[in-house]
Amino acid sequence: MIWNETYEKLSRERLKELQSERLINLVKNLYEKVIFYKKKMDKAGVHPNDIKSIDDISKLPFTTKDELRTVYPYGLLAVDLKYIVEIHTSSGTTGTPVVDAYTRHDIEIWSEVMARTLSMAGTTEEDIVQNAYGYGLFTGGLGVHYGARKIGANIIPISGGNTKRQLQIMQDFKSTILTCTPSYCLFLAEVAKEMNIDLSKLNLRAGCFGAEPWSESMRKEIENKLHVKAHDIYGLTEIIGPGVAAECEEQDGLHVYEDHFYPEIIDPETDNVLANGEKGELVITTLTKEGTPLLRYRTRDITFLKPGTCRCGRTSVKMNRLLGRTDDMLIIRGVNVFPSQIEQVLLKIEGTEPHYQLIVNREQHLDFLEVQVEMNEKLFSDEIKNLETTEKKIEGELYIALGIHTKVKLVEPKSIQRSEGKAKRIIDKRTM
Ligand code: DLL
Repeated sequence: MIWNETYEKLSRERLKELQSERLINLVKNLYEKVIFYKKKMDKAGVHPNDIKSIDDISKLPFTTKDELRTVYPYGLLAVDLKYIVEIHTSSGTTGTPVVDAYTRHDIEIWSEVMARTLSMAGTTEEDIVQNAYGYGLFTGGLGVHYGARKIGANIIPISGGNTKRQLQIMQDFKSTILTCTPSYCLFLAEVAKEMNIDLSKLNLRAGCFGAEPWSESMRKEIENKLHVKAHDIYGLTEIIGPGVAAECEEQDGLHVYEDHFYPEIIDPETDNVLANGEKGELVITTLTKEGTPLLRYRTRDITFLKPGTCRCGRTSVKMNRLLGRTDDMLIIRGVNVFPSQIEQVLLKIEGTEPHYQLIVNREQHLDFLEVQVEMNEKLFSDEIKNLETTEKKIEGELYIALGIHTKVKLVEPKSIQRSEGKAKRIIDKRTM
């Protein structure tokens, strides 16, 4: 199902013209309206007149997440605040949140790219979309909502969690399309089994899964257990939310909506642009966004690009499913967690040493984080009861800081391996 034949099957020549026109306008606009970008361009010695086609994009400076934080909350607005109709932010658990502020037109684009995404999974106005992505500042819930609305499908805006109810609703309303994170999807299957619900008897036919890393084997498991075709969908708050790229029925890479988002792959160490097929950091320029457009945004996500017309007929370049991230961010049950945040909490707790290790595991398809932290000798010689109290206390503090439940285990002094170079903080035992 192709939602927008004109744009999704555009010839490469026409696409390049369109991207060039859009980039020229974008750069002019940013130079005039956003001080942050004027300064950056001046510093890089590039003027809007230097940008004559999309090929000139490499003259422009990159934008990083840390820079976005310096202009929180409204420093990136390219329009007057009165034209903003909606705001989303990242969870903010890793520091100052990053903001995406949408104009009416931006919401239109978001609806369009999400209609394309859901159509790739075969969604039509006949479908019943059970949307189990969280609604709120997170972009998953409303992004899917707008796309499904544009298609004219019947949306069940159930949001995340409440698993038994999800399964009840799925049966009662005969949902045909499921949208949620891949790990949650498998958890649904697990609970269905406990409830003796035969998933093969349900009406589910396809799903759009993303927002966290997952693998081919996890896809197979989802497809077998839920009897659906599982599509990988990608996006990030800074760019628009979900709706940057998605998999068609071929399930062989994610089509990037290049008429709106221009992708490049760079070597994260040297910043050099890499050729198609080479692995590196994905960099995206928003070609049509009005509210908070971004130039050459470094996503920190690692992938590679695969050009060529797909068997589905779409002409857009595809990106491989994500291979990892350039930083050490963990995604636990959809929540972004940095070891440094945990460290900050641990360092405040009396009786512990700044030696810790994070063990990530997957049980029943849900991610679990165990935080092992060394206690000092004094605490070590204390009664068991006190150790348990301290563990609970740290778990409580971590929950406040991260928004997720963790298991804290106090370990003997000096039992965590020391390193002469960088400490190995993370042991990720999830097999995907
Ligand atoms: O997760 C947007 C989204 C919502 C995408 C629903 C797909 C479905 P953020 O919370 O800003 O936005 O997190 C963005 O999540 O940079 C990736 O590291 C990771 N991520 C997103 N999609 C995928 C995916 C949303 N399909 C960060 N595979 C991104 C692997 C993904 N990782």
